[in-house]
Order: sequence, then C-alpha cells, then structure tokens
Amino acid sequence: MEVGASSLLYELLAEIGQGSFGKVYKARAVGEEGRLLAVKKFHFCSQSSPDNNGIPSYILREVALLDRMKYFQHTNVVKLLDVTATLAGNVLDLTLVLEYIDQDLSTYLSKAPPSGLSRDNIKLLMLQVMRGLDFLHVNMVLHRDLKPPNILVSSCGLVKIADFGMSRLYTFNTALSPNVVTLWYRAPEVLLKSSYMTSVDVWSAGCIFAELFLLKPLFNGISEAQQLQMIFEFIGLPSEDEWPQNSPVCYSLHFGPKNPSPRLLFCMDPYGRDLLLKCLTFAPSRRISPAAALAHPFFHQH
Ligand code: 0RS
Repeated sequence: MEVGASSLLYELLAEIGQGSFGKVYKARAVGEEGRLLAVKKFHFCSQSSPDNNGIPSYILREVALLDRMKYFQHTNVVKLLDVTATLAGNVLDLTLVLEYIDQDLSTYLSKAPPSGLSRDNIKLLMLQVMRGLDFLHVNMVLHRDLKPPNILVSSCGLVKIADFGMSRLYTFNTALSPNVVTLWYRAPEVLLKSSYMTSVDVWSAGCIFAELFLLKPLFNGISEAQQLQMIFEFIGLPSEDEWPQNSPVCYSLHFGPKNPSPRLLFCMDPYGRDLLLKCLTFAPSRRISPAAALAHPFFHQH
C-alpha cells in the first residue's frame, strides 16, 4: 500500500524529538528557498502470527484519515504538507512532512520573566489555543495529549497546535515505547480509564491556562493516583453519582477533600478564574467547549 506521492524533497538537519510519536526531525526543503520543515517518522511493527495477519485494519484507517488532514487549513494548527505511508508485510513506515515553527510553549515559558506573562499575552496565547482546538474538534479530530511541548509559538507570537490526530496510532505503539508519558495535563476521565471525547482537550487547555499564570504546572503528579489527588485538592472531590460508572477505579473519599481549595488562583482576575474552573470541570459533559470558551468574557474585556 502506498499513500501520497511524495513530491517534497528535503534534507534532515537534526533530530528534535523522540517519543511515542516516533521521531521528529528539523529539515530543510530542497528548493523553495530552503524553507524549514518538521519531518516526523513513525515506524510501526506488528508481530505476524497465525491468528493475526499484520497491521490491524483500524490502523490503516487512521492513516487514511491522517492523509485527509493535508487539506486542513487553520492558522492555529500546524500544517501537514505531505503524508507517505509504505506497508511492507507487517511493517508500516509513516512519514509526515509538516511546517516548522521555531519554538515550543515549554521553551517560551522557561524564557518568561519571573514576574510572569502579562494578562494580554496570556489572553492572546489562550485565544489561539482555543481557536485551534475548536477547529480540530469541528473536524472530529481529538488531540488527547495537548501539553506545552506540542504547542508551538512562532517568533511573532503565532500559536500552532502540533502532534494531533495520531493518538490511536500512539496507543498501539506505547507498549513498545519506553517513554514516560506525562500525566500533568490528563483529564480525570482518562486517569479513571473511563470513556472520553473531545472534552479531554479542554481539560488539558485548562491546565495550560493555569500554567501561563503560574509559570509552572498546575498539577504535577508522579503517579495516576497522585495526579487525581492533586486534581481533587483543587476542584474538590466529586459526588459519588458524578463518578464514571464504567471506571475500574473505585470511588473513595481518600482521594481528597469534599471542598475545593483553588489556592493558586489569587494571581488570576475573576473572569480568568471563571474560565479556568469551566475548563477544569470534572464531568466531561458539563465542561466548557472550545466554541463556548471563545465567547467567554475573559477574551472580550479590555
Ligand atoms: C525538550 C525543551 C525541547 O515545528 C520545534 C517543532 C519543535 C515543529 C513541529 C511541527 C510539527 C511537530 C513539531 C511534532 C510532531 C510530535 C511532536 C511532539 C512534540 C512536539 C512537536 C511534535 N524541549 C522539545 C523540542 N523542541 C525544543 C525544546 C522543539 C523546538 C522547536 N518546532 N517542534 N520542538 N509537528 N509530532
């Protein structure tokens, strides 16, 4: 099988990242005045056995969906320029060519003055994150792992979401990858192994929103249990009937106090605080949507 006729020629310059997402390289296009590119290589292997013939069909479907994302066009979403997939037996090689942005949000935050980012700056960054998310969700694309390293910030302050639309492919490969995944931006329903939808990305965006004010992660748990504990310390323990029924994790009062103590919110204005709590709502169905967040007064007051 072959998807995409690669017409883009490039030379790899340096490896910029490695994880369950495969390897990402900085590259330079040949011709085109040497435009910079990000090239992502994803190697995908499945043991063939008598009852398992190679790559599962849902993976091939994911690749076909990915190919459609070449037609995606949004200022706040990294542009996918080319997709090449080659399937040989039980090995699938996937190469994505994407636009390159010079900085990620974690580096951007590490360079912020100790006094913090200005409220206007935070507003502009968050507005773009929500616009990008709204676009992805309208197009039925889940990110599922939104965090500062995959939010890119260009030198002129343009925000672009990267590393989206591949979460199902990653899940298949995580068992094979030794990388530790961060829990810090993970929604409670994911930590509770319940079903989830686009609202998980809004939770992550909420954690990032708080981090723009604090310049450090809001919840930095080192285990799933500690992560949940930190969450409930902040938003309060939900009632037992709010607990997802299909979760293998049992409801327990040990998880945290009944009443929330959002102590870190003193540095936020009332609108910011309100938006944050709407993003960090326990029940996925009551969590604010990106479209509703964009209409929130936090973004519209001067
Ligand atoms: C550990 C501090 C370093 O342009 C960067 C880019 C960068 C991109 C880019 C474009 C499109 C991706 C990257 C991408 C694709 C998975 C990804 C996972 C995470 C991030 C991006 C992904 N910290 C991390 C790497 N880093 C420097 C700081 C940079 C700097 C500039 N521009 N990626 N990473 N898709 N798939």
